[in-house]
Amino acid sequence: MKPVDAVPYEFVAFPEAEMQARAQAFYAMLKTRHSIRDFADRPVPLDVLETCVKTAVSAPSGANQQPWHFVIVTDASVKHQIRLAAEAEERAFYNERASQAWLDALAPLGTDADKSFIDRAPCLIVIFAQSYGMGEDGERIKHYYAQESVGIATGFLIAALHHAGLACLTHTPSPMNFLSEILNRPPNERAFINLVVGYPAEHATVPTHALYEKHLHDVMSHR
Ligand code: IYR
Repeated sequence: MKPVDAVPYEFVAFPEAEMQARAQAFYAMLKTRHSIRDFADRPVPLDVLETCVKTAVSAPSGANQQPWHFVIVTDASVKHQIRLAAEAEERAFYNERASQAWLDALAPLGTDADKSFIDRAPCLIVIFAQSYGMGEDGERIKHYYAQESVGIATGFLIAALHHAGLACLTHTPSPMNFLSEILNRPPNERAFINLVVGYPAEHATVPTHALYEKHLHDVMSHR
């Protein structure tokens, strides 16, 4: 390593005896998370959302370029515009664009082009990835691993929301250009995920298919 400007790392270590209990507690906390599509129309505390976004933007990113932007949408008319535009794309997806294999893969989830949950849920967090940034003189600065970085930040956000007591759905209509237009985002950004956030409705369910988990020995190996 070459010498660079640096500060001591204030790392918080735990006795080995505590580590497994901590790992287990975090696992138990996140294991109860599920995507839902039935939201209550109850508002969510904005300060909680903002703190969860702070967790997201603490994620690692390529060359620490932080190639992301998070739009918190709570305005009912903006959500409604997004719902209508999303449903137009989803109708094209379900009726024309999706292959039969893709539709078959989705069948156990029961999804369709109805995205009324966008109206009902109190909040969307629309996450944008920036393929490049803007320098002081308006020049483009390429961002490295923007997709991976925003994916990691989104994982942090989903975990933070769940830990705070909020449910969410990763909604990815395709294409998502309409989100840039409705939310007035610049050309260096593309919508990455529309995260629908709120509380589950009382009758909210989780498809049995979502409970299926591959065996650890099939998805993990040691060498
Ligand atoms: N975007 C569509 C289809 C869809 C695709 C996948 I991959 C999913 O995991 C779920 C849905 C929709 O939201 O209905």
